[in-house]
Amino acid sequence: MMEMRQIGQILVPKGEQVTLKPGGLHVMLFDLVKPLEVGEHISLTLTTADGHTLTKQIPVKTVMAGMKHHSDTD
Ligand SMILES: [Cu+2]
Repeated sequence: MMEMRQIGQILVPKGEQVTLKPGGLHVMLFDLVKPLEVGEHISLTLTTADGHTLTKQIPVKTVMAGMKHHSDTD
């Protein structure tokens, strides 16, 4: 079983890039106002520390079952 640890921010070294993907660094959505449906797209906005925003249309896909999430308070 894969374990995940919640972090508050993703650091991107200057001049480098970071890839978000299942099994690696990723964004988790909590307290959704409605269920996500596979096949639809949602709008996701990421905000950088210097105030820039990046909005992407993200396809909803199925994910691996059995992932366990750990926060720092567990
Ligand atoms: Cu996660």
